[in-house]
Amino acid sequence: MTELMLKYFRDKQQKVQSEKIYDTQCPYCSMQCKMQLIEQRVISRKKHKTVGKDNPTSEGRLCVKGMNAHQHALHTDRIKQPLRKVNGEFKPISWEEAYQLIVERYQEIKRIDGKDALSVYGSASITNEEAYLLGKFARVGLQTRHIDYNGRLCMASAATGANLTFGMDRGFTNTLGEIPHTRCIILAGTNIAECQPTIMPYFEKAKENGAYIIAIDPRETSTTNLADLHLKNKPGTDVALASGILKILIDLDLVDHKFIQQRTEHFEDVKKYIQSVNLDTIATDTGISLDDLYQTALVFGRESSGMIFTARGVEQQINGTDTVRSFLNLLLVTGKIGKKYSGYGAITGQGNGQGAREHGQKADQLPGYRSIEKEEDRKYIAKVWGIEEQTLPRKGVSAYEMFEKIIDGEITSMFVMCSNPIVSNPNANLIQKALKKLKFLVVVDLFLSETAKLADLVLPTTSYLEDEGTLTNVEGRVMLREASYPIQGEAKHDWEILCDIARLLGKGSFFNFKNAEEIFEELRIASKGGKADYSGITYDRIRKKQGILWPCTNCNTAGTERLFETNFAHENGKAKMAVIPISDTKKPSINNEFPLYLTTGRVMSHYLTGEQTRKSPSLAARNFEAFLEIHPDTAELYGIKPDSLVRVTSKKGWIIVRSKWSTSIRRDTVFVPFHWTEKQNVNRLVDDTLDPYCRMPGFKMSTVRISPIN
Ligand SMILES: Nc1nc2c(c(=O)[nH]1)N[C@H]1C(S)=C(S)[C@@H](COP(=O)(O)OP(=O)(O)OC[C@H]3O[C@@H](n4cnc5c(=O)[nH]c(N)nc54)[C@H](O)[C@@H]3O)O[C@H]1N2
Ligand SMILES: Nc1nc2c(c(=O)[nH]1)N[C@H]1C(S)=C(S)[C@@H](COP(=O)(O)OP(=O)(O)OC[C@H]3O[C@@H](n4cnc5c(=O)[nH]c(N)nc54)[C@H](O)[C@@H]3O)O[C@H]1N2
Ligand code: SF4
Ligand SMILES: [Mo]
Repeated sequence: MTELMLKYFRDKQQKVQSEKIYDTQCPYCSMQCKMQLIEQRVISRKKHKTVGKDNPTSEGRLCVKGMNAHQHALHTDRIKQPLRKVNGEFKPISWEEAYQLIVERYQEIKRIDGKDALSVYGSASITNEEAYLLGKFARVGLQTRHIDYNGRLCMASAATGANLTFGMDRGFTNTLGEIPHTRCIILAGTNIAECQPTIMPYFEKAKENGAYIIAIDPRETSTTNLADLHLKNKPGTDVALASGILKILIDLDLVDHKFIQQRTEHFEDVKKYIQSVNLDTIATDTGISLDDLYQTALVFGRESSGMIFTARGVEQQINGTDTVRSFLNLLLVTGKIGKKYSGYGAITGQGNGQGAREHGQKADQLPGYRSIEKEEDRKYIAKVWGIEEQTLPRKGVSAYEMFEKIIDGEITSMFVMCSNPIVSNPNANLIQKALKKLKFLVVVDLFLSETAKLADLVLPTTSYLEDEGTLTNVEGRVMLREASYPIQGEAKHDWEILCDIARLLGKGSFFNFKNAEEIFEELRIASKGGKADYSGITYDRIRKKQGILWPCTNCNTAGTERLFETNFAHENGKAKMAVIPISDTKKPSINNEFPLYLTTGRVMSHYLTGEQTRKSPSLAARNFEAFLEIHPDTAELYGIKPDSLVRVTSKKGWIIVRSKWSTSIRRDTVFVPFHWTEKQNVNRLVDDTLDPYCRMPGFKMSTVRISPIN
């Protein structure tokens, strides 16, 4: 450094009059990287920067989103007062007026349309305490059966698949620390390099240590670039692909007979079915050569250890549950689960993608991963909550189906907390129509999102910098997000808002909480004895141990690092293999009218519906509009020039986006990210067929036509 530069930095430092450091966790993905916001006062201006902080999962790393997260949290667009819509315009009102309005409208709707006309739409980006409380708010506060959340669009098929096969759903069966030591890794429909960037060193180390990595994705991505073998399959053909690998494993006897016999069920049925499948047909249908199918099976079957990771590429399909189960079959026949360096990972998405699916904001679920339809589960939770079991509603319907019920007139009011469904649900045109039809829509958000703009009442909430609570990360590690940044304007914590409304509805005694820790103390009891047992976890213990992996059944155990070492979670202790017929799902195929597959997903610099990342100048500058990734040969066929506007049409609607030529995508497939709204909202194109088991939409495969806009 030159003298001049040193002087510059010394002068600059001297101008810093004060510095404050706030501990927090990134508000975005499931890595939940620990970080610190550094706030410096320089003369009369505040300057901010975010730096990583060491912890067992992210080891101090941050990606570009985390580094810039404070830009949206401190943005002037944050809502700072409740807003009521009057004659089409939002007017600030006091909290008293807002609550008064809610109570009046809810009482009226209950009287006229019935309790189940009220609905609640939650999120996996809120804390465990808030997810737990939202479920209780719906069932005890409003007494409605209609609650579901955005996780339904995210990991529902991985959860259902794991529950059916293993009897339990914790995304990762092993810790991240085991990845560097495994010998073979299958990455099925996951783009970790862009979606969980700080996880990458675990995989890079595995590669350095000699692991063979196979990626399955119709596109080349920064993740597939890491792989030794990239299976660039046709979208939606993953069941066929996994079945082909399974057939080779069984035909060549690369299976673990002892494991199959002692630890699993239904192998003979699977074997019988797999004899009927034809590898040549699979190669044609998937677009993957026989050589590559063999190479995958041979390496995975022969190596001493192996892991399979799935994410939304294979899960967000109308046969997502079956797809996940067909990959789990591969682990079971080779005995690569429940052992050191072998296991499964469903890579969760949102910050609390894991925890928020365990404590009762899902339509059919009660805390601790209990079932709302099982008598003993109902009795247990009714007792914890101090209510009569008969007053506990039964199960409701899934996220998208709630919007169908609005169209049918059965649901007339919705309370949305931390989600932007008009951008994130399939068939966005129907969502818009449904939200407009509601008699009363309340949205709790940081910003006036596209969904909030349609609300009758918008309530301002606190961000990750201000709101303390626990979140369960990608490993199943329960982490405590400290938060002490001053609250902006009149915003209130999500949990506080729920307690306030419940109190005014006459249910105050059930919502008597002064802070997040008190809610967690009740959650511990509610989860005790359930599959997701948090009863041995306390704020103090999390602080001391930097997070605890569930299940943790008492305060003397360290939590559970590796699952299924001796038993699976089904009653008889065995895992259930499944016969997954390749031809079972009737998927759309390309034809003259819609000649291209459309798949949707993410880019590194934006997050979900973009509501937060589009507010951040550093992130928005990297990608400021949606795009259509298209192979140059395909583009030329349809007269689409590079960087030109294209109209994309499906049977559900149309959008206009800019073309981006790329040889990394298949010629029969185009890709559009879903972080943008209105005419760039790709969900206007996505069909509303749902997976029969878990009600997941098929975000990863639609059929479309394209035309240039001249
Ligand atoms: N930057 C960024 N990071 C995020 C998010 C974000 O919005 N932005 N969101 C977070 C959330 S909530 C989630 S759920 C995760 C999602 O994380 P991922 O699931 O990894 O992300 P996606 O981009 O949705 O899809 C992954 C890959 O699946 C591929 N794919 C598409 N169709 C198919 C198919 O039919 N078969 C196969 N095998 N692959 C297919 C896509 O090409 C894509 O590369 O990311 C989390 N992290
Ligand atoms: N086409 C297509 N669609 C998809 C997907 C896809 O791959 N393709 N992926 C799906 C997936 S995996 C997911 S997870 C969903 C996500 O879908 P959404 O839940 O709709 O996405 P977000 O953008 O996270 O919406 C969160 C909203 O809550 C606000 N917010 C942020 N923090 C807080 C908070 O602490 N409290 C409250 N009350 N509000 C807050 C934000 O400003 C934002 O408006 O989208 C799904 N939709
Ligand atoms: S987006 Fe994910 S990987 Fe990036 S800093 Fe945040 S939590 Fe970490
Ligand atoms: Mo997600």
